Amino acid sequence: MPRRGAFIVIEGLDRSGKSTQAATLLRRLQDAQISAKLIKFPDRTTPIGKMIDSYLRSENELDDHTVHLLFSANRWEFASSIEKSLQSGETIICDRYAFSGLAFSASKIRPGSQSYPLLDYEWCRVPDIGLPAPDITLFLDVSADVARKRGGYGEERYEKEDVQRRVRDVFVRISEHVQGGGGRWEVIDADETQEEVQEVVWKTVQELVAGVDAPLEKLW
Ligand code: T5A
Ligand code: NA
Repeated sequence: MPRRGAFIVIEGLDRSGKSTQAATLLRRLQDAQISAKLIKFPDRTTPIGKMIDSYLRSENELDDHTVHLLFSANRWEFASSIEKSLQSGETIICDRYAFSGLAFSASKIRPGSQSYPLLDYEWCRVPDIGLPAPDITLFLDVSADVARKRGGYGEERYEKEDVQRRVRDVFVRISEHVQGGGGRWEVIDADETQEEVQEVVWKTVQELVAGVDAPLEKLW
């Protein structure tokens, strides 16, 4: 039986360089004659994605539960096409996934409180149960100082330092339990130059891109 494609997720805080690394990785895979494609979440092109887009650009207000479910629904819109591509042997690089969904929502705090959660962590995790699980997640770990200096920072809703700090804490919590049902989790230092980060990314995915024997798992 032919091997299936690898499902590679790239995660990290805002401005950690996910899209940059994902695009470079795609080029390198294609240069190496490996069938691969790039997807990203949120996918802002669908009707659900358009609602998310205007929320992120602060053009509309949505209840926090509602927006959490929209982000998850946006992933479910693509779940069967992800599965089909992987089974056909195509490798998928995915720029953000359910881990961002959980981290950004579960890190929200109640208005007027310093640390009291607005949404329960388990409640946030549930809508993504059953999505295709990545074979590996590369978590690009950027420091607050470096992120702030990168282009475009601060334009969208969540790009504030206190928000990013809380999001990072939830990512750490996710990384601790994800090994159970979310595939491998690799932390990559993202403060370095684009080229240096790419070398680590490339080495880390090497063994996967020749194809995967193991069946596709489900989250998480
Ligand atoms: N979100 C997302 C949720 O709340 N729930 C969810 O379920 C999901 C999926 C939008 C927001 O949505 C939230 C999280 C986000 O707040 P998005 O559309 O992925 O998510 O966000 P973007 O704005 O597209 O991307 P990011 O801010 O996350 O940036 P990237 O992709 O990490 O960074 P990138 O590659 O675009 O680089 C940023 C800048 O830095 C430079 C680049 O040239 C660029 O200018 N750069 C570097 N500079 C120096 N050294 C390096 N190593 C560099 N790497 C990149
Ligand atoms: Na991005």
